[in-house]
Amino acid sequence: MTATNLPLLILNGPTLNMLGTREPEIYGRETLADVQALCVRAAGEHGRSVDFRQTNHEGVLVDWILETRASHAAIVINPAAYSHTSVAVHDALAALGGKPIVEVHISNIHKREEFRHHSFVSSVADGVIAGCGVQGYELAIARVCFLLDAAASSS
Ligand code: CA2
Repeated sequence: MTATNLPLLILNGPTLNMLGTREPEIYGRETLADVQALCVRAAGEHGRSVDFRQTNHEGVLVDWILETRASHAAIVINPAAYSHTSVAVHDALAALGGKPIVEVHISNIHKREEFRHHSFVSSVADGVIAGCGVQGYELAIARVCFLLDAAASSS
């Protein structure tokens, strides 16, 4: 596989598997399966495929991030609660060196409790999307595809 046809890794952190079951006023009514379908469609429109994953475990998230070094073109990540707590996720993303990374939050974390205002991931992401609902995943995919195309045309 060449770098251009490697899949995008779409990572989802803890409790996002519960999406659509509670708190629709914050997270909407879509389930994680709906988000996966949206990502497959959005990436397809850019000629890309996705590897869509969710875990409730910090170490698994770290392992998956480090795995992308050779196997994935870019990362879209909703680290969920680990955004606000995890130096390990920050360090794993920082180790990728140059791969496009966009952080997504379904809700606007800046309008919510103060402990959600800081994300350890934002300083190692190329872009951050918050408060756009699950459409944020589509926007993030468009952005990483743009960055990949720009890098390919300048090399
Ligand atoms: O807005 C986001 O996408 C968040 O990353 C979601 C996280 C939260 O900890 C972040 O501060 C912001 C939590 C996701 C939990 O999602 C659920 C949805 C429905 C029911 C239970 C959990």
